[in-house]
Amino acid sequence: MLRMNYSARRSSLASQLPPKSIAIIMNPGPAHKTGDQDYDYRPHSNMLYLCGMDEPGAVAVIASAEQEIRFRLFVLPRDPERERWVGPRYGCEGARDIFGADEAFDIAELQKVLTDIVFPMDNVYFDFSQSKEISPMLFEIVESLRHRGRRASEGPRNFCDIRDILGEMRRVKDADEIEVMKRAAQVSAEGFMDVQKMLKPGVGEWQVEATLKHGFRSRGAIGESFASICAGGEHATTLHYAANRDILKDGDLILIDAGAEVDYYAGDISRTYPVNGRFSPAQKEIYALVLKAQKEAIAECIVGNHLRHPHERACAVLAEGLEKLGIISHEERETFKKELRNDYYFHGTSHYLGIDTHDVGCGYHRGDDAPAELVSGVVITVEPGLYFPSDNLNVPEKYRGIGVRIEDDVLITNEGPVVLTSSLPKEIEDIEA
Ligand SMILES: [Mn+2]
Repeated sequence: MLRMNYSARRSSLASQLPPKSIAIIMNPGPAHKTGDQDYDYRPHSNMLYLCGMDEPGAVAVIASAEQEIRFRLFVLPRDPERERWVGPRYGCEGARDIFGADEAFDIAELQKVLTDIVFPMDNVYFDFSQSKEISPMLFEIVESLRHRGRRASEGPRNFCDIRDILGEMRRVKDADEIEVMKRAAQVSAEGFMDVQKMLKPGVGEWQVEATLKHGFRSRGAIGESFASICAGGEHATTLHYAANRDILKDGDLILIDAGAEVDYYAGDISRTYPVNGRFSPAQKEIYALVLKAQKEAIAECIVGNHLRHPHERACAVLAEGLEKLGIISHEERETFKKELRNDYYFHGTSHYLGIDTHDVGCGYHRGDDAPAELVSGVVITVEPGLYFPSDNLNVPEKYRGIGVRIEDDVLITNEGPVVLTSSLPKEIEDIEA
């Protein structure tokens, strides 16, 4: 199992909490699928980031910096009978020895022990997206504390959302994370290279999906970081087409958006290939335009810029190109540049990438409209596209049914953008070779 510098991350969190605060980090329980089967287990991203703890239901309690006991873990107890069936558990001993907990407890004691921990606190932080699991117990604890003493005034008064702090921490990757993300990008790229070798008319979209899955998993990935999109022909104009059940046709393009999850970090790549190996003239025009927009957007991925900058650049390039191709009028071009959305490009150009594919990190600083700047260590995607539905009669006929997206993963550094997925070709000559 991968080990990172979790204690440094916990210290950083502890120092950002006000005095007399604790943060509760929780792994979800297993999710039931059917019969006696569960879905593949995925630990919570905050838990992976702060502890690397991957066991279902585990709870971490991290205290603010002035407190003596900083890190407590609640875990499943050892159980030889159960472990014979489902494999070894860490137990309280593992929680201390492997994960470095100052104190470890049986998860069954959570409410009782947490009541004592919470008693002298002012603030309790947790991820509000998990409030269904956490808040009923917390409100019960806090209410019981109000009645514990005679003056009914004990216990914390504030529940705070930890996502503001952890979002900014996770947005900026440390050296350990950048190493893993380079591997996730490379494994993702190699999966796409496998696909390039098997693409031809008559191949099923599901076979492309299977090739990606095999390519990722056989290179050591956990699997896909999200459901692979293998969209032949007009399916490419559906943004999140993931049915992958049609046969690829001669003369069509296939838009593939997929990525490998390596040690719980996501790769995320899009490429658009001609099924028969050669772009038609109309396909080539659209592809070349999206590629130009993508390259110019990547050049905007520099320290001090903001997520909005690559998007604005991509939109400006696309708008100019669409006018040249006679797809939009001069007036429409001006609107496109102002509103940064139009009928043919209706999604953003970039998102943060990390433990989650659409990773956390505020686009704006809290409390004002000042954008969060791109700083060294931030990883984002750059993925402009153009989509022309076949039933849109405003589009010249030769372009109808074409959908193109090109996406790479970009690390921001003080020396400029580093494309982590650069080993995967995207030039027209390389794709047709
Ligand atoms: Mn993406």
